[in-house]
Amino acid sequence: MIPIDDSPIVRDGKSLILAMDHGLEHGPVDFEDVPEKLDPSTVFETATHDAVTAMAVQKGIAEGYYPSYEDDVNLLLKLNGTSNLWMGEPDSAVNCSVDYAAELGADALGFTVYGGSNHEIEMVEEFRDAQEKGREYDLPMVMWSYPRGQGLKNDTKPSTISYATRLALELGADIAKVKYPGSKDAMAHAVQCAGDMKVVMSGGSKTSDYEFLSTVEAVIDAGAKGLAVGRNVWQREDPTRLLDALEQVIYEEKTADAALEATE
Ligand code: FBP
Repeated sequence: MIPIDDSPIVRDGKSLILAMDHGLEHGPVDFEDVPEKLDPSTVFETATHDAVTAMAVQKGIAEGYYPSYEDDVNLLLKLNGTSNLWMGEPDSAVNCSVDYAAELGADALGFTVYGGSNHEIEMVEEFRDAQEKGREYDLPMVMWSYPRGQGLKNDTKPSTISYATRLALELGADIAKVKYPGSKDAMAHAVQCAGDMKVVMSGGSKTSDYEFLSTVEAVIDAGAKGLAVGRNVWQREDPTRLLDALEQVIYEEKTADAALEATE
């Protein structure tokens, strides 16, 4: 890991990335309870909140919507992604080049690597090309480090998540985005395996305000540097209120209880 200026997507050493690539990764099903969020502008509006350090989207959403938000939102361009229609061994198509991401105004890059997949070798080679090209533009690289594939029965067990952060460090990511391994101790070990590289937690499917904030509290206590979250924010009726609370837990290191009380 070479020192890179990650300040465009970091505030006080922490990060809260709002992810909205679900239309590709999961399909319209994720928007069933919040059909208004099918309009990407609504989520870009949410991303103008001070707590949000970047918005992660695919190329088509960046092309169509980012020009209206470039003064208020930092762009994290996700370079690869695959639909839920794909039934093969985990893999992710490279949908955007680093040159084009830079042209679109990206402040950072995102790339999924499925360690353990039968396609790991090709994915890592594609990551290499993107990471090295990103260095030429000084664009920090966030790795969605999601070990999965036919050899992996449980993709959130502690040893797997520790391997995910280590893999990201060794391959040259600046931030690793990993699933929650189930406990603060397990997250602390995953953070330790990452050396000086930042680790952020991936949000997961929507839970209650308290459950989600308590997990974020544990993750911050464990030494992780924030979140890259989608559904737990924009699937809520009032995403701004949750972002107000997340701002307190992530940047001010308040407890979930205190943050909820302060934002009632
Ligand atoms: P969530 O917070 O909604 O889980 O989003 C994080 C994310 O990594 C998205 O960027 C992506 O669309 C999705 O999760 C992929 O999750 P999975 O591959 O586990 O279905």
